[in-house]
Amino acid sequence: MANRREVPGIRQYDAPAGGWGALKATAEAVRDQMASVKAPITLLRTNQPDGFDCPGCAWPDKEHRSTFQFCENGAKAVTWEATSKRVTPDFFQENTVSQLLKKSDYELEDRGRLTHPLVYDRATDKFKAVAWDEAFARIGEILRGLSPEQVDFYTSGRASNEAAYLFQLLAREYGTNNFPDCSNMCHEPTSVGLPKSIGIGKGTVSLDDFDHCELIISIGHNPGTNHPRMMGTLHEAARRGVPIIVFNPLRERALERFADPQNWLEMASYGSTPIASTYFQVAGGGDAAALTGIIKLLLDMEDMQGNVLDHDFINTHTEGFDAFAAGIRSTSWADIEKASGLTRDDLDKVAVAYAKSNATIITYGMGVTQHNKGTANVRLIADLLLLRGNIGKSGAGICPLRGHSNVQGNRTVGITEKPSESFLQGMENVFGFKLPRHHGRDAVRTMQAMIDGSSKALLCLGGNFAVALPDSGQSFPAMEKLDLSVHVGTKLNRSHLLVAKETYLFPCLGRTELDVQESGAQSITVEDSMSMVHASAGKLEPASEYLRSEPAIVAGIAQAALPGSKVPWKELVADYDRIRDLIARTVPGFDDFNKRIRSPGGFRLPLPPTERKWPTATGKAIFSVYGEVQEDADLLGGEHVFRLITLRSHDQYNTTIYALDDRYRGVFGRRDVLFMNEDDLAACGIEHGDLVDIETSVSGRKLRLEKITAIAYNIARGSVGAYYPEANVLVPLDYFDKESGTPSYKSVPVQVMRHPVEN
Ligand SMILES: Nc1nc2c(c(=O)[nH]1)N[C@H]1C(S)=C(S)[C@@H](COP(=O)(O)OP(=O)(O)OC[C@H]3O[C@@H](n4cnc5c(=O)[nH]c(N)nc54)[C@H](O)[C@@H]3O)O[C@H]1N2
Ligand SMILES: Nc1nc2c(c(=O)[nH]1)N[C@H]1C(S)=C(S)[C@@H](COP(=O)(O)OP(=O)(O)OC[C@H]3O[C@@H](n4cnc5c(=O)[nH]c(N)nc54)[C@H](O)[C@@H]3O)O[C@H]1N2
Ligand SMILES: [Mo]
Repeated sequence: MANRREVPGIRQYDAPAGGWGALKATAEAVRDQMASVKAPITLLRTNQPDGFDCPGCAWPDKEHRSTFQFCENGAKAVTWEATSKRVTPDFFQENTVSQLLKKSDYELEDRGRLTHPLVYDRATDKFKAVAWDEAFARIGEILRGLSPEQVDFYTSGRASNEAAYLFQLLAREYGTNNFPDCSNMCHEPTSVGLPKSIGIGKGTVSLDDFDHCELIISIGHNPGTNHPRMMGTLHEAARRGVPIIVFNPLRERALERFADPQNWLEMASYGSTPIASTYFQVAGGGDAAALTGIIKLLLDMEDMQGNVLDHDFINTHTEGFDAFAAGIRSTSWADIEKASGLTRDDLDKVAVAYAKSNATIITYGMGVTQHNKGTANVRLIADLLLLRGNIGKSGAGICPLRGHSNVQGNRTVGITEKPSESFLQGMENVFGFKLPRHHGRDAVRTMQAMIDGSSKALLCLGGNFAVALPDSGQSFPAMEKLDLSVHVGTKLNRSHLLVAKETYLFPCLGRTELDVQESGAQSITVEDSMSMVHASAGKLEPASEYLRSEPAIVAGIAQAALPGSKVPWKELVADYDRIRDLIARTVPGFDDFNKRIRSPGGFRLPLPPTERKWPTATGKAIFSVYGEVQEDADLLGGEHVFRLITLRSHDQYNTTIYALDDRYRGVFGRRDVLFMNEDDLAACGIEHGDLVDIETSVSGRKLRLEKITAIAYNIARGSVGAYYPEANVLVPLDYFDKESGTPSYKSVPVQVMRHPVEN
């Protein structure tokens, strides 16, 4: 380390996460994006009972009242939307689409908010302003000329329950269940895996459980960056003496040391609290093996000393234990250690701590789901909890950290390509028309259909579809083969610029903005990671007088595409209470919806597992059988094969890049780096700061990323890390979890070689 060469933009970051650094970064975000007078008022209205929901993440607040001013990344999310910068039709007059496509998403979004509805004009290669009704009429005409199976309806998880509900209604009345959504790239393994295990695809813990737990196991998530308000919860638990065991290939600063900006003593004394009591640098994609190892040790402990498993719970509430246990016992330690990158001794420490705890919470994120075994990973976490009855009791449970602030709500109100029969029946009873039964396409399948030409039109309620998906080399050109693309968004991104034969760009109100319809100011609703549904009311003056709300845009398209529609679109948009009444009549758990969201904090949707009721096919919780540790060891433990993990930086929200720094990881002003373990660098004859080329080794296509700077980092041996979305060129489109369809964004087998020296 001492004589390591200097690499531009790479420095050691020694401070704790949070603390004064976070306050400084908050002030900078405000200064760069907003007029400073407006900013404090805006920020103080975030997550207040009468204010708007933070668009940053889906972590809940106690009584929905956060001391938001100290959440650095929440402040970035809000200021990024409430920016004073604008992208007007003049901007498009000055720039052709081909020129704009050469810019990064960072440069594009930093230009500010879209102000006018736009249509692409092929003759000039420019976007130009269009009247809303003219645009809707043309889109309606094109949709009426296509058959429903040729059209896909994408949702990104920022959309409100009201907008998402209307969007699924439009698509289903039109005749399709083609609902690719961001969840397909994110927590789909949770939505698919947990129903098989416990009967519902959602987490079971509430914030109160964190006050009563005795152990937290955190697997594959980076809350200091992605769920900063969770740090307050972890911080409290750590100070209460609760052990926090972390599994993460990278040493993430916030999980090691965190100074809570709300704790004045810590701030004044420049102190911080250690978060993780034990930190295991599991190999990328090695969690199934690690969990198998822990469970194997627990089974051994039970054989030797008894009193480890909760037999009453297992007998009364579960099934499948014997097959599960047999599968675990037959897995070899050699394979477990090779695939997980951890030793039996490491895993023994976890098993002992787990056996001692009377109430354990397991939290997890993308490090668990974004693998070709994502669903199996999720189910193994549930298995581990079931062994000691850690579901449906105080202080215990499973806690998936959702992504977008309303991705969970979107699913609840019907954004799914595989709707249940009961949901469709309920809708038919209320609306009086037939709904399509055949399952539709998810995100990857939509992209495959666009590539092979069977999908002809894509309507996106938010997001950056092509940039978020794997294999940009294929996904980008596929967008340009479509007959029609329609994007509802707040800011310009590259998916908008990959224009189809006809492309429309619709600017919408954001979460922070006042939404006035015929009946007056409207509020929308969202559901957080813990199934709490609450209202959110924007307060700011809209970025432009031409903006429309998402429900209004969806209704506009619907009226034009479905002339004989049985849905009273106009009336619904006039008063969102009417949309909520329809949700209450068609989606279980929303009785008295309008009344209940008017109480501060909202209400919790039913979660039967919290009462030890299991809505699975058999009425019991079900253990899984995972027999693939050997396969993992062979594939990912192979010589000269690295597991590529694609990562978010601290200054990024998915494909939205706020700035080019990643402070906690010591990267400043750049994103073109590959994090590598020092010993792996040495073994490959690569030096810290050398240029390398990366090539995927599991694809029929040649997927390559060249001239990336390799840097020494504290990451598990055999795993390498690069930033998303730049590294998406390396992720194969067809390398996904078979059960959930989620791409393997966090364990792509790759080779890394030194870039040839140019003469
Ligand atoms: N500020 C900010 N907030 C966000 C987002 C954002 O981009 N920026 N995105 C939102 C969205 S949509 C989502 S889904 C969430 C994402 O939040 P997270 O789930 O935290 O997602 P990531 O940052 O992609 O990766 C999480 C961690 O997984 C670790 N990891 C990678 N591979 C493995 C593995 O194989 N095993 C284990 N155990 N760990 C692994 C990585 O080192 C990283 O620390 O955050 C949401 N909130
Ligand atoms: N390699 C790799 N790829 C990944 C991931 C990864 O970890 N690695 N993570 C995956 C995950 S977890 C996710 S969730 C997806 C994210 O995929 P998406 O949800 O599709 O992408 P975002 O970057 O969140 O979308 C940003 C755009 O949303 C629009 N937007 C912002 N606010 C609003 C709003 O209020 N309304 C509307 N209509 N539009 C708005 C803006 O125009 C902005 O440009 O990416 C996935 N892709
Ligand atoms: Mo996500």
